[in-house]
Amino acid sequence: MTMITRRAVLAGGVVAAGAGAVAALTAVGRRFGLVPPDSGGFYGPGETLAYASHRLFGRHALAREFPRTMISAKPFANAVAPPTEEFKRHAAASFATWRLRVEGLVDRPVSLSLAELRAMGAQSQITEVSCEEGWSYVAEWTGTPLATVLNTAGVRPTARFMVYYSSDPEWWESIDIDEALHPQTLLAWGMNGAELPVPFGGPLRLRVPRQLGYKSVKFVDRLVLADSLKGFGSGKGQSAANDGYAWYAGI
Ligand SMILES: Nc1nc2c(c(=O)[nH]1)N[C@H]1C(S)=C(S)[C@@H](COP(=O)(O)O)O[C@H]1N2
Ligand SMILES: [Mo]
Repeated sequence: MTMITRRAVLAGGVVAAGAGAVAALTAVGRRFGLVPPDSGGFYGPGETLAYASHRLFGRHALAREFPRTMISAKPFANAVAPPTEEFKRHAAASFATWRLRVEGLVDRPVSLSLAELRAMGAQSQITEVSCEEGWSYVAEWTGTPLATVLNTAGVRPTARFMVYYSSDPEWWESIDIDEALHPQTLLAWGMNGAELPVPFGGPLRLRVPRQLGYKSVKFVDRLVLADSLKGFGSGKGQSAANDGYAWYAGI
């Protein structure tokens, strides 16, 4: 009896101390950009721990790159073209009318055609798309490093996040500035040596190879630099926040 009581008191103390420690760490972490937008709720402490430890110890870590022989013969596309009339018009014009807008906390908001993007520089990587549901495939992605585009627009020092939108109005996501400026984060317009096919996100897809597949949003047409994610949707940094997707999906 006494044992149980003592144990209960002890357990209560550990939980209280834990909560206090989490609150204190959260305050410090926020100052240093170590707290994700979904730090609240039941999974919040786990999300914060995963994000903070990756940012403290793996900020410059590289996603695994594969040899050409590992490219999947039959990559799986889990989405088709967005069902909007606007997208159909762009597709009918072979995407010559497509533009990527970059706005928010930048010195020079820009609007770029695919030709302009290609002219800014190309880079290729053979990386894996891993879905949270368990399947994955390896492909060669070619595109313009996101950092090149962001440097052209001039990211203001106050920007801490980049929110990105798809021409599919259902989908938007965000990453922190570290991920946005990471050398492997790519605005991909090519796949396996050809133009990026629409089912795989053509004409333009953001490849975020250090994170799970859902961060690699297809049909990307707008990037917004921001100092906080509070003003976007429910404030959790993504359209799928309420379907149980973690904002930080580092692998
Ligand atoms: N616009 C848009 N982007 C998207 C999705 C989507 O449904 N729509 N699905 C995401 C998810 S959950 C995964 S796992 C990958 C899948 O990429 P794939 O279709 O090339 O296999 O794309 C991501 N990007
Ligand atoms: Mo996914």
